[in-house]
Amino acid sequence: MKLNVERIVEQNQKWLDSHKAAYGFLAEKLEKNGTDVQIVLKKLEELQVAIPSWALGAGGTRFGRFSYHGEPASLKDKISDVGLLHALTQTAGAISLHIPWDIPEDAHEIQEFAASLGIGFDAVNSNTFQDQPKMKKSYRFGSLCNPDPSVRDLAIQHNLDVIDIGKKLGSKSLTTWLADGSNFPGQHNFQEALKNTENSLQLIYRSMPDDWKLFIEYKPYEPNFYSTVIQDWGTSLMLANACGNRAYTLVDLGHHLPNTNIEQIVATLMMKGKLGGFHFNDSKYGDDDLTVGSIKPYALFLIWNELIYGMEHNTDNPSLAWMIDASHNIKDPLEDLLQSLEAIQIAHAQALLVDQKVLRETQNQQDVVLCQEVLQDAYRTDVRPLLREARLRSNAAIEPIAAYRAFNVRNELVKERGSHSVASGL
Ligand code: PSV
Ligand code: MN
Repeated sequence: MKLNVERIVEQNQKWLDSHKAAYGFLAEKLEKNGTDVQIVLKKLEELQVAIPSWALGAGGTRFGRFSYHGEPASLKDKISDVGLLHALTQTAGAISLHIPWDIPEDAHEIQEFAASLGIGFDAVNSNTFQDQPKMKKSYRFGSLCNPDPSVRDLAIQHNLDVIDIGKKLGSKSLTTWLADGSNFPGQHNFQEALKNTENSLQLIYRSMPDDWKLFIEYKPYEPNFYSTVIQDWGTSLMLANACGNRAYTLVDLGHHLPNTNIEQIVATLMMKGKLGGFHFNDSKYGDDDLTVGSIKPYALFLIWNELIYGMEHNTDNPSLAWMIDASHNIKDPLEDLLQSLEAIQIAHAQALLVDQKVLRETQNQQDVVLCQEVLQDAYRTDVRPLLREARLRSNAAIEPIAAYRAFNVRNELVKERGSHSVASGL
């Protein structure tokens, strides 16, 4: 299914009057307070967040997965789902592939198909956390960290294969996430595991094309784990430094212990020019992969506040690779992704409203009360009229979820794909 612009523009008529009234009121108020609304709108229009190929079907827990009807059963279907999200929001202009879950049979054809929907290819993701059929050795005891050099070679070669696939599609970065670690004390020699990982990542890094970046994810634990090799941002940063200038840390919001001050991690990495990628999701307990902004919207806003500050002041830091990394266990995955895209843009817009000049002054005056007022004044602004205006200007839907339902998208997908199609790779 493809949504063409004319249908979206026509749907927008329904909301146009009420939107114009709300937007006019907010824009006038913001301009009076010194905000350049046109700049905010431009930044909202420019932000593009990649959708991972694994998020388009229903996710699952350790105990099971409940398929959603009309799931995309091929890479092409997945790309066309991202095309729907992009047509409705003009904010989801890229897909991030997980290999081997989504190997394109004909890279050229896939690239052309994606381009016809305005979709590009963001970071490619390697997978050394699962054994593949007919593999000669196993990742059971780790991949890039494995004490057995032949297993490490296999994992390194897999990453090189992923780079080759990415090159054919126009990707410019590789993301590594390792489920390497130990399940019990004494199982690993920590130093050896880290050293092996560093050496393996260096080999991968050196094989990347000169215009590619390497993103290294970290994560403190997996269920049934005692230790993970790349447990935190410091370890990731250390490994990125050991690789070279084009290696960066990737922050995934769910990969922190409860109450970690993620905004401070963002600030630290950006100060060092080493924040490369960002995976959005939300969580209550751990890596819950919930809809962005569904649990801690204020924390998301504070993180965006640091991102905005960093993008303006830390020019050494590259432009970031944004991606949603959530799982959709009970909601329609596409509706859930629309909610995540909305939450990302809400926090982004709120952070753009922070009066940075006044904040610096109040910080210098050590006026703690006013510092909080400045932040919360922005956070408590209902910025949704700005998002709607940005979408209207780029021919996206004023109300993406309402439009998705009005167009009966899920039923159309079920008609096309059948109720029992299962997302490939899951
Ligand atoms: C791991 O939890 C992760 O965040 C990594 O980004 C993976 O690539 C992705 O989820 C899918 O398993
Ligand atoms: Mn992730």
